[in-house]
Amino acid sequence: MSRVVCVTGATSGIGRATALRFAREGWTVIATGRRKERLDELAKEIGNNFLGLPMDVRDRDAVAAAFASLKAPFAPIDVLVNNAGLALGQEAAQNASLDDWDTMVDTNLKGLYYCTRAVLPGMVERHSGHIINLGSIAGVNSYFGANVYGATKAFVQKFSQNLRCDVHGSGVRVTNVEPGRLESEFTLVRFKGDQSQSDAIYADYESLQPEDVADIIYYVSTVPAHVNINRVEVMPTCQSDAGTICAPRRK
Ligand code: NDP
Ligand code: 8X3
Repeated sequence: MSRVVCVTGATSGIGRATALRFAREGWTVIATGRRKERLDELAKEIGNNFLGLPMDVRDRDAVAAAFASLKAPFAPIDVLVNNAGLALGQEAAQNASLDDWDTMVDTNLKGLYYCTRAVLPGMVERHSGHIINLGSIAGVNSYFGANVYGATKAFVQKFSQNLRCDVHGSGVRVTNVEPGRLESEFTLVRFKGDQSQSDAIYADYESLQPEDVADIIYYVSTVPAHVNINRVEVMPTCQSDAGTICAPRRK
């Protein structure tokens, strides 16, 4: 029987690439996100063994109801990829918007634990399953304007480590994947639709692509069951820490 992966935030970027990667390998895919039309497009692209499950991860009851509604062949979930997330703004803390901070906490932190809590009891009971979280180098390194975004990703890293302790002995695996600069809609969202500001971030430098991280997510989920990859930190070659993007430039 085909194994089941659920990818949150699969309407764009890393999540979309991850859904496509697992589908290509013959997995049954559940894809979530708020933009239903993007899930419908993915359904056309993937075809069979696909379920689009629209949800806003900030809505605790909606998340619980969506996961509770799943039936075979879309349940039980073998791998949950907690990818939905965002940065909003890059102001110094003294100027930042409290609404932006609340949205990041509600999405990156609470949304991630709502989804985790919905699938974890079943995984522990079955002695099998894998939670793969999307952290960031921003959860480890510091840079100007990362304030709450970086702190939410530090939460994701600590939560991942603590989950390992809680599920100790159950056979359930937990991994935190921590990418550096990656080209997606991430900066367009961060800069609230300002395309030129977003383009400037990616100009001249060869960033990671969503498919690079999708490959890593697929790899960590397919190592033998006795192997748990705890953390993966990955940056583009031209980046050496969060604040340092350097040569080589694109030709
Ligand atoms: P994108 O903006 O391309 O994708 C973000 C995804 O998250 C979208 O599918 C979006 O779907 C979903 N999402 C956002 N808010 C919600 C919500 N409230 N409810 C449900 N889904 C939501 O960004 P990336 O692919 O780059 O980012 C994916 C993850 O990787 C994030 O957690 C990000 O923090 C992390 N990351 C990104 C890096 C980068 O440089 N790009 C580097 C390191 C980590 P929709 O809008 O349809 O709801
Ligand atoms: C996204 C990477 O460096 O823009 O998490 O914060 S960074």
